[in-house]
Amino acid sequence: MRQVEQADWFKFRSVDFSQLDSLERCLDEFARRTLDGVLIRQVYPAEYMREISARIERHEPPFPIFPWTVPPAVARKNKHLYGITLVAADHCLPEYFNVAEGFRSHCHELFRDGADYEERMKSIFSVLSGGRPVSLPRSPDGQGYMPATIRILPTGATIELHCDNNLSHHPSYAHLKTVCDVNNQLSFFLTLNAPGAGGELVVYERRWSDNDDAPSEYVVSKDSSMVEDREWISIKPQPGDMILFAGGRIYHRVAATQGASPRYTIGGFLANGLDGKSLYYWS
Ligand SMILES: O=C(O)CCC(=O)C(=O)O
Repeated sequence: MRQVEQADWFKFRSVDFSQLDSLERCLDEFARRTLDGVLIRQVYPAEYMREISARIERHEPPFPIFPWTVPPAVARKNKHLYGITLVAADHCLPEYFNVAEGFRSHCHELFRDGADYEERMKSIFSVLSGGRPVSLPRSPDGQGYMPATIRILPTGATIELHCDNNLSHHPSYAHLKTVCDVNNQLSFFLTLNAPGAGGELVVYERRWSDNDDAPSEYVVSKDSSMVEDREWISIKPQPGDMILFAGGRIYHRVAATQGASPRYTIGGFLANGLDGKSLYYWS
């Protein structure tokens, strides 16, 4: 395994939140493909992340738990989400938008005594884009998309190999495709709790190609044979650190969580508006 600094195929920068200005306009570099990932350390203090994680553990506020086809106690034993992703909503977009509205107010409540999560993400994206307006996409009838999902990986849970450009094949992306450039989307997440071992983000040298997907086929995860002979590196952001990377075009996965402490992250995706001016974030 290589350290992130040693991989010339993964162009990476790491800065403290206090030096955020040094990343001004770095989204242009992502667009030119001269940058693949940035780690912004201590976007929130680690101590505050412990408090947020304790609230998540207590399920306070009571976010909807996905999957909801099984009882919550069963869902909680495996990988689960607070909130729902656009692809998981499948053909039930009214439900997605309902959940989104509730999620936003629960999320304000979760961060009630610190910097508001959405506001902090928007202010970071604004700097990274050189001051472009940052918005949540809205459905044709004005409903807001999910701003993020909270991902919970108990012991042994993983996020399997995928590349997020594949998401846009899903029918539920039909409207979003008319708003922003989903084929160059970036992924971001803030680490709330890191497990003692495991839970690293693993990124592969292999880049996405349209030919990797059966015509317009969305799949939850890709076969690991696609990357078995490829170089890879792993990155483990600590609580309070936020990572933004070119997850749309770089194959990646999350390694199995080990030990009693679960992995909690909150995040989503970011893309340029087709109007050439705005930036949009969603999950
Ligand atoms: O660790 C996470 O929260 C998700 C990482 C990931 O697979 C993604 O952002 O696409």
